[in-house]
Amino acid sequence: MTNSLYHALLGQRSDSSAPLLHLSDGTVVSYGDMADRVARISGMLRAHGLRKGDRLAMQCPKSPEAFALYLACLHSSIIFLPLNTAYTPDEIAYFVSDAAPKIIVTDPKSEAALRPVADKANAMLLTLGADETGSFAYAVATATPSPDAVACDTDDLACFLYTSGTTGRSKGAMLTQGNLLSNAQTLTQTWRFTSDDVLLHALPIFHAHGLFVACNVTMLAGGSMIWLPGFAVDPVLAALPRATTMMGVPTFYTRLLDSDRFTKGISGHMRLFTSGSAPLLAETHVQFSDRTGHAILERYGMTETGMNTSNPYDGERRAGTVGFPLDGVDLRVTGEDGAEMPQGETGMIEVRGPNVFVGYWQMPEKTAEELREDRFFITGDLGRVDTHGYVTIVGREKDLIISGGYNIYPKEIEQVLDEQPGVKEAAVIGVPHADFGEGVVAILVADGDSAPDIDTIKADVAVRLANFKRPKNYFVVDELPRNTMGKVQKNVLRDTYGDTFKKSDQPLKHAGE
Ligand code: MCA
Ligand code: AMP
Repeated sequence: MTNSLYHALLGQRSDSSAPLLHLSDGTVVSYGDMADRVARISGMLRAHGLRKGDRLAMQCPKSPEAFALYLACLHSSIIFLPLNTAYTPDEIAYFVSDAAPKIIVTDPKSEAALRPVADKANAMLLTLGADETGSFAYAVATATPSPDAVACDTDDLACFLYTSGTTGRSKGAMLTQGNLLSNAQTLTQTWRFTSDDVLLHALPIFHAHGLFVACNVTMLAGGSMIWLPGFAVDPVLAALPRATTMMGVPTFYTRLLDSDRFTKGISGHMRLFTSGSAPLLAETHVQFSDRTGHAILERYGMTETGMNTSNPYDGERRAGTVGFPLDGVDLRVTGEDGAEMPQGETGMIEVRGPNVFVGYWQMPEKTAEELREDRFFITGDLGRVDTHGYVTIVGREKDLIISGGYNIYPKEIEQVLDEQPGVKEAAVIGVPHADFGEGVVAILVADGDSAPDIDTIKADVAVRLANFKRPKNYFVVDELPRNTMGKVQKNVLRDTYGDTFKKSDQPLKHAGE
């Protein structure tokens, strides 16, 4: 028994002075500094009674200490539950009631709002701000460090990541130490990461992309990261000359291309740009390569599986495709009856491998619906494989909107809108949006003669749903289009409202410009 993932990322480093994080103020956090932080945080967590298998939830701004908390959970074999900083207290209350964490670490700004949530769940509430101050820092400073990792197996749970669904409640995807480690090992090799790499890290650390793909891969190779608090064009352009690699969602790349300061000169030296979490338009791929000489390497993954496919490091990175299944990942395309489709035909993408999660927390029925007995996971994505083996995602069977790399399930928003005064029913769709790929639009049917009051609805939605989920436009109609079975025809709505954001006379706001 070893402490598998922690050991691979941090525990086995021989050169503790090697840089891990380059911060915006010029400070460098070395691997050794991070190991010290981890030992102190682990000491605090263990002193507060957290033991192997307990859960800890974190909704904090990105900081080195927030990252150290993730590593400390791995070190102490505590299950880490990162939460999007945009989630409202209403949303957090559900995750906390479901996962029952013993400790919740939050931004000091959210302390008052989350206090009742923590009290109800009998959880301890600690605060950690972007500047690393708060009661968490005090508790860590006064604890005795615990440098020894808690032994664990590759089958032990490492993290819960909550994903919404087309129906009902969010599900906690249970990822093991082995899921995360195997995927990081494969990606490190596939993308040729080494200790010379300096990754420009502008992603959030509460999702698989920014935490597992970006951080685990860089650390496994012994490389370092330029640690930005989030994505904005100016700081990214300023940092690029010092970086060798960057990972992003398509919005990062379209925003960079919108700037005439993003040139071959500033990016030519880079070794690798990768994209994922949402489809990268072929036109963005082409524009990027015309501007910089780099073919963005697009890959495909999901919360439940980590990364499944990748365009090749060597060889053609084909625009509009997500490349080949990664080493150790089996990928098949199936029809409605679950049988494998003939080569080249479109169907459901299913994947199997050491990266695939073990199930949803306390939801055996949901797990059984999506994870087959032969361990293939039914992704909900529709795709095909061409004769050369490249996988193309052609659509989604799941009713899902992906906006700026965040997943939004229309059902969740429709449930909130259906409850609004004056609303008989609501349909929520995603339509093309130049900045976010897809933007959320709500179509409401009035419950009487008078139109629903949109401002009142927006105010309630703001309390209940994270900002990225909130509809950016509302329309009121007499009735929704339905098929003969009575099902709302979302494709008809998407046709009708497809150019909502093109018509907008509001210029799109770009952070950092
Ligand atoms: C912010 N806003 C958004 C989004 N982000 N609206 C729709 N979709 C979004 N993604 C809205 C806010 O509600 C706000 O609206 C306004 O934009 C400004 O907010 P701000 O936070 O300042 O925006 P930003 O900093 O410019 O953020 C945009 C972003 C960010 C940089 C694209 O969304 C981002 O970092 N996305 C990355 C997501 C990610 O890491 N996904 C990985 C999932 P208002 O002003 O009206 O309030 S993991 C995954 O999918 C799998 C495993 C995979 O394959 O990787
Ligand atoms: P999440 O559950 O947040 O991890 O989102 C996973 C989903 O994002 C996948 O099931 C796909 O629908 C989508 N996705 C991720 N990467 C890509 C990509 N490169 N191209 C198209 N869709 C993607």
